[in-house]
Amino acid sequence: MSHETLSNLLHEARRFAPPPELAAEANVTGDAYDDAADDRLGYWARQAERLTWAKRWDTVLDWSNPPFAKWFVGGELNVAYNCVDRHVEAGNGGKVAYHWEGEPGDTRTITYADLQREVAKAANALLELGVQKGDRVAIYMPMIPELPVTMLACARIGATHSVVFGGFSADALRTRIDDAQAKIVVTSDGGYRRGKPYALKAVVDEAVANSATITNVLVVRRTSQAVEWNGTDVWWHELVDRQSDEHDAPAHDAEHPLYILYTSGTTGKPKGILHTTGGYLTQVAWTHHAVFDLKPETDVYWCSADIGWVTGHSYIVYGPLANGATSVMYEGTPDTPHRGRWWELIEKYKVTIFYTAPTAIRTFMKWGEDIPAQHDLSSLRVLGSVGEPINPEAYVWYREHIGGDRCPVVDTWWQTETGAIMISPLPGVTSGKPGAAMRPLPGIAADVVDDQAQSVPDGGGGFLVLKEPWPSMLRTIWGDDDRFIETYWSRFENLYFAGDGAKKDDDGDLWLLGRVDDVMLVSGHNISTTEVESALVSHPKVAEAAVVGATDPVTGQAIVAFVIPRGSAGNVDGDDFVKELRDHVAKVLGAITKPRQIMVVPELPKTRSGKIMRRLLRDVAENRSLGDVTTLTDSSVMDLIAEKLPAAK
Ligand code: 6R9
Repeated sequence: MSHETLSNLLHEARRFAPPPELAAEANVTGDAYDDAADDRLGYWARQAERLTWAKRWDTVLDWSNPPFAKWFVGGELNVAYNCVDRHVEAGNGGKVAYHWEGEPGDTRTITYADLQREVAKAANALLELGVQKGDRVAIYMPMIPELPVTMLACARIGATHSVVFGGFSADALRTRIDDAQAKIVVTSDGGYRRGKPYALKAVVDEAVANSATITNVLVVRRTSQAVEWNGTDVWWHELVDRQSDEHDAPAHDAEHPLYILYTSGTTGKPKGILHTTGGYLTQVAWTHHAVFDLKPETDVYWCSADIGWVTGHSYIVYGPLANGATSVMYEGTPDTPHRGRWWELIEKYKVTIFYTAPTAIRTFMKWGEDIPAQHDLSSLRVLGSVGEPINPEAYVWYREHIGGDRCPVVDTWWQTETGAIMISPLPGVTSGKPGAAMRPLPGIAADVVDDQAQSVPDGGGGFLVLKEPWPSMLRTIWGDDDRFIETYWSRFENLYFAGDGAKKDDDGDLWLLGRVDDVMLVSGHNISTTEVESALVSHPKVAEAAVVGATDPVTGQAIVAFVIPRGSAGNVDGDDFVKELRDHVAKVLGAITKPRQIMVVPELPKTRSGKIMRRLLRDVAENRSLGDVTTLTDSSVMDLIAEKLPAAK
């Protein structure tokens, strides 16, 4: 963004008050904001007390060497003990930790007592392979129970895990293994996706050939497909199954490295985001309790993310388990064997809290509301969204067609770097506005500033920043402190720069407006991709939209939109439809935002976590050859879009 701050164009008047029964019983009430404002560190110390510490901390926060934070200094704890053993010791060993469902329909029910035994065995197996405290373990697995078991086994012995999403290439895996200097890789022969087995072991073979650091590859048998076998390969069922199911969890320092998770970013090599032990677990556990109002005795919680994404780390594994929750974990895709699979799972397990991404919601909108309508979703009571700004129409659709018009929707803003939710409504407190992430959580200092780092007034837009350290913040980029400072702490002095545009509405509530790199500069006005996309999605015939700024001789940049019609939209091929949409945007947001060009496409390019890759669409809009497509879910999407191009001009 340059010279001018971001325009604030969208006006949304709808409000949804919290259901009175939920508000009356809510885990966290409005007082939390005042408590945290009075004494922020005291507030976090109280949340840390929700965990079991082997040794209490001496100092809540050491910020004497910014931006390198230390939380709960001097404290010691074991993450796996907190996520598993303490629930068993409290008499909840028989409680289900995961209702796991494989894509082919096979199921496993894993209690906390089962999890304790499995994690102990896996920890003993890692030790037998020579993994020591501080070593890095790469994990490249499908969504099967051995994945959280391996993460917890690492946490238990103090090895730092680096989960690499199972869809990434051998090259991507190799780069991450090399950067972290991982000692072993835990993988499986393969997994199931869209009704077919896919291979993982073969990718690992390619990635570790000639590796200077990998000593063993530990392999879970999931699909029984044929695999090549090397001298350093070890079957999980041969090594882990014969281990003792007891292991004493040692205490680790609060700042001991728990995991590295790589984020790709738009340029340069992936950044290894480092999270540590005490502060991370404190904030993921508390936010899971507060934002989802989790009642561990009665709720059944389901986060549909992949564990290879930070959302899965914090809200399938560490947060829910630290809270003793019962979760659903699903291996496959939403449309296998049919487009109602997710709703079938909600009905089957009587899911009460559901957490998913806008990209999934818009896909369901495209498929039509008659699909969820065939299932009993009445068990649901709270709905969450994460990953991108949720368009107001998608929010309202989600609330109505999934939430039966009774469930609050919590739009949760955070990042791999923040480790846990930072900005979100509280379901028993906040009157939600469709499309708004609303307020920083108690204990979090977020703001929107202009170019000069000045807080913008209500009604203004600019850059989202974090003004104070938070417990689950990244500690550095693995092996690259300079890049950590340069990326996050150099844009503004003493402020964490999130890289997102945001606005404050007239009530001071926060709206996220997309990545700053994507903001469009049209005739001197900074215009948010999110607002134009939301305007397009508010048209009844549009399911999904992506907009980019393309170089334009007259206006500097011009808005180019890519639109996926809803299933029910009828004939959308003609120029009339495009004109109708252009006029619609101009009517909702003003003439300056009228797209120069709109292309009707069948799909949009997305990352594995469902974020639209606008960079590639910009390449298309400016007639360039495509940049790096390696993190794309499905690279054939770009061919589908290219086919549409001549017609769209
Ligand atoms: C958790 C996660 C982080 C980026 C972030 C922002 C976008 C995530 C959002 C959201 C608007 C939300 N983002 N949640 N934008 N509203 N509720 O997604 O982590 O994969 O690191 O991505 O995602 O742009 O900066 P990560």
